Amino acid sequence: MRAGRRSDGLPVRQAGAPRTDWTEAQAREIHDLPFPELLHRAQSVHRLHFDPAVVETATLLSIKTGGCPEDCGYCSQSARYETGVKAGKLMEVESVLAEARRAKAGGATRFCMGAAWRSPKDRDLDAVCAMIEGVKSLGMETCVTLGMLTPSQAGRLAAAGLDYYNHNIDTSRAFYPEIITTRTLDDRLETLANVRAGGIKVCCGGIVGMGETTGDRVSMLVTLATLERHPESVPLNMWNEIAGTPVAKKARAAEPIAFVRLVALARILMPASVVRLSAGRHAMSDELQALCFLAGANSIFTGDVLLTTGNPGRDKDADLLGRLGLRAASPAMSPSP
Ligand code: SAM
Ligand code: DTB
Ligand code: SF4
Repeated sequence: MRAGRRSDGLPVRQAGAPRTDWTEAQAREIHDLPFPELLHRAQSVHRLHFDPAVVETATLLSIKTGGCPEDCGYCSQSARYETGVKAGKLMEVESVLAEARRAKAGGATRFCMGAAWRSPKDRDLDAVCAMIEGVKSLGMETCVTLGMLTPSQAGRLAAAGLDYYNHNIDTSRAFYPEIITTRTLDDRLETLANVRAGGIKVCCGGIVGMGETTGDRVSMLVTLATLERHPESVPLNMWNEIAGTPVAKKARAAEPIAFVRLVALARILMPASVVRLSAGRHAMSDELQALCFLAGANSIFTGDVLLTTGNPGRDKDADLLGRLGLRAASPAMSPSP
């Protein structure tokens, strides 16, 4: 079945909510299909929910960089590792809004603000809420990623009009303690539940290529696909090597075809979610990105930097999307709650 598609890229919903009872065995079976069969299935599912020629564009800004007390073994912003990232203070609201205006002028429809915190202090939230209100008033969607949240903090962000909260599970339950010891996967899931209860849409994904097995990668996606409600937005980050971090000492980036398989699996398991090609695009060839779009990825971060690392610039992305005949989405591409 190919449902009628809308020219603005809005999803076309199938009747009924997507499945949330996937098992790891079922997911692994799909993951291991012959590549043409896997891509065919991913593309068929993609077309039921989205216009496959439309890609959402979001721009990131690090509003508070470095000095983070957590020990995430991949991260440039942990205070525990010598990565060359200098710790800064929370940015002023006006400077953030100036960056949001630049992102909007560059075509981004969503503005994502990230802070290197374990969790925000209540007084920090005053400024973050003012940023959210300011960005919303520009007509952009808002997303923030601030670490762990209490229910009342989620409520404050929701009241400020926040659209999305990004909080990644990052890897499988089994591999999690190899990468992060200062919090657990269950801590992450608790924040996600608080975000949901506050009525904010969830952006949650992970990293591929930190030394995890294929089974860990599949398991990470099954954790997301068996949440009571799928995240509306699923960022897949290709591990970005940061010198000085523990992960950089032992991991090797994911093999490209393995990454595409994971994109396709995310698309099939969470058919109505936006799947974002996140970190690591600057190290991906045009051909690899094209395969990811064919496998169901339909969102990218645009702009020269992510939080602390590089990203292909807007011109390069516009050129690639142009050659692929893909176009940027108009606002509000993902399903509303
Ligand atoms: N402190 C908040 C938190 O941890 O949720 C927000 C910022 S944190 C940098 C957001 C996400 O960026 C991480 O969960 C991780 O998935 C991703 N990330 C960070 N460093 C990365 C790297 N070197 N390679 C790939 N992804 C990375
Ligand atoms: C996500 O999954 N990826 C983005 C966003 N959510 C916050 C962050 C990527 C960070 C890459 C490393 C850096 O630039 O520091
Ligand atoms: Fe801190 Fe987030 Fe980096 Fe972990 S991923 S060290 S919580 S900024």
